[in-house]
Amino acid sequence: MSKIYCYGIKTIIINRTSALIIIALVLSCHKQPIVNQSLPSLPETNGYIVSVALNQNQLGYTIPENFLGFSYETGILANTNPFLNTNNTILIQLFKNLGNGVLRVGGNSSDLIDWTGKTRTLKTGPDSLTTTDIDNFSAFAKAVGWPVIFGLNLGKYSPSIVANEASYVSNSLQNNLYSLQFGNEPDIFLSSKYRASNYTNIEYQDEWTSYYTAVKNAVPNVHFSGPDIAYNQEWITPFEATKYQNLSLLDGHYYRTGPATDATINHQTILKTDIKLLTYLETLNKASSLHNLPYRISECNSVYGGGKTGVSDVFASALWSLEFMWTVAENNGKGVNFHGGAGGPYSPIAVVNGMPTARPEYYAMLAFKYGGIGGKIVPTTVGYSTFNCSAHACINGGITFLTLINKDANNLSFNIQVNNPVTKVNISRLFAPSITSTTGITYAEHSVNADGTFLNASTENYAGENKTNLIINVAAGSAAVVMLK
Ligand code: BDP
Repeated sequence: MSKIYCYGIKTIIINRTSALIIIALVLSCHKQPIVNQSLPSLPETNGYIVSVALNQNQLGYTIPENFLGFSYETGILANTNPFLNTNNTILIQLFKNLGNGVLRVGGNSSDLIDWTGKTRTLKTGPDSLTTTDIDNFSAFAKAVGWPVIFGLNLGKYSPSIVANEASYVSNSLQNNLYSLQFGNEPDIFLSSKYRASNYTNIEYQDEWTSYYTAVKNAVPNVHFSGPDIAYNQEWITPFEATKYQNLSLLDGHYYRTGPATDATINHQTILKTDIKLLTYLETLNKASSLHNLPYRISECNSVYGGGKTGVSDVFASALWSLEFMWTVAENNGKGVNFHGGAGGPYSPIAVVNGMPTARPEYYAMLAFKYGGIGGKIVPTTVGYSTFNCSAHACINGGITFLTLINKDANNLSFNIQVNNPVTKVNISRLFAPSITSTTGITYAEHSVNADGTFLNASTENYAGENKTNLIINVAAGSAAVVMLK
C-alpha cells in the first residue's frame, strides 16, 4: 500500500446502466474536503471490481450498544499504582471515545492470584489481590461507565475464598458488575497444570456448581457468565444445557492464531480467510439460541502468547479486528473483549513514552463504533472474486452504514447495489501509510489526540443523485465506512 489516496475530483460517466454512480478518489497532492460533488470519477483500479449487494429490506438483529470491550489480566489490578486508575485520564478518555462497552477482568493470572480480603500494604506482592485493588478498579470502571465481567480463581479451588471475594467485588462494583465467572479457559486447565491430565468438562461443571452455590449464598443478586473456554467448543453446548438457568451470558475466547513464538506467522497470516472462526461462532450461536442466552467473545486477539511484534501491533491487525468484530456481530454475538494490558504487541491501548496510546486495533474499534454499533444488520453479499476483501452493513436511524474491508494487495472498486435510492454519501476511511505501519493510523481522516480525544469528522462527501448503484474505491490494505442516506 504505497500510494496515498488524497482527495481530488475528476468526472467520468459510465453509462452501462443508467443507475450507475461512480464515486471515487484520485491521487492528488492536496487534501481538500469533498463536498456534495456529483458523479465523481472512477480511479484506475485496473478493473479490480468486486460486486456487493445489500438487502435493505431484510434487517437482522441490532448490534448492542455495549458490543465493544476490553479484557485485562487480573494481575494488572494488583499494583500500588495500577494502570486502570481514575488518575489515568487519557485512558479514561480512550474508553469513553468508544461509547458504551464491557470491561472484562480475568486471563491466566486470575487462576493464579490469591485473594487476601485485606488492604494492600507495601509488603503485598503482585501475586495477591486485595480490597484496595478492587476499590481502585471499581472507581476506574465507574469513571468509564462500563460494566465489568469479573473472573474468579478456579485454578486454586476454594468456594469459600471465592465467595468472600465475590461479595467484596459485588459490593465495590455495585451496578457496574455485569457478571462473575469461574476460571479462565478451564478447557486447557490440564495444560496449565491446574488439574490432572484427565480433567473433563463434567468435572468442570461440578466445580462450577459448587462455586455457584457458595457465591449465590453470599451474594444472591449477581449474574454469572461462562464457560470462558479457550477454544474447545465441545465444552459449550453441554455447559449451556446444564447451567442455562444460572447464566446470563455464554462466553468463550478466540485467538486468530499462535503462539507468538511461531516463526511462520506474519502479518499476512491474520488477513487470510478464517474458517475456524465461523465454526466456533456457529457452535456458540446455536448453543446460546437454545434458551435465548446472549453470547460474547469475552477474550480475543490476533496471536496468543501476548501477541506478535510485526503482526499484532501493525495496521494489518486493525483490518483483522474490524472483520472479526463484524463476523461476530453477523453471527449474533453480542460483543467482543480485546485482551491487552499496559503494553505487549496486541494491546489495543499501550503505554508509549509514558502515555496511553491508541494502537491499530483501537482504530478498528472506532470504525466499528461509527459503522456498526446500534445498527440493524443488513444482509450483504459479496459476488465471487479472487480478491481478499469483505463487506458488512447495517441500518441505524434510517442511514445505511457499509463497511468495506480491502485486505488485498490491490486497490479495489466495490460496485455496490442497494434497494433504497441514495441522496448523500460520506466515506470515513480506516487508513495507514502501509499495512505494516504501527503509527500514522487514521480513522475519518483523524488520529487520536495526545489527550485521548478523537474527532470523527470525515470531509469526504458526495451527492447520491437518487441512484441505487455506486462504486466506492478502497485502497489496498485499508477499509472504509460508507454512510448512505
Ligand atoms: C489466553 C489467556 C491470557 C493470555 C493469552 C495469551 O487467557 O491470559 O495472556 O492467552 O496467550 O489464553 O496471549
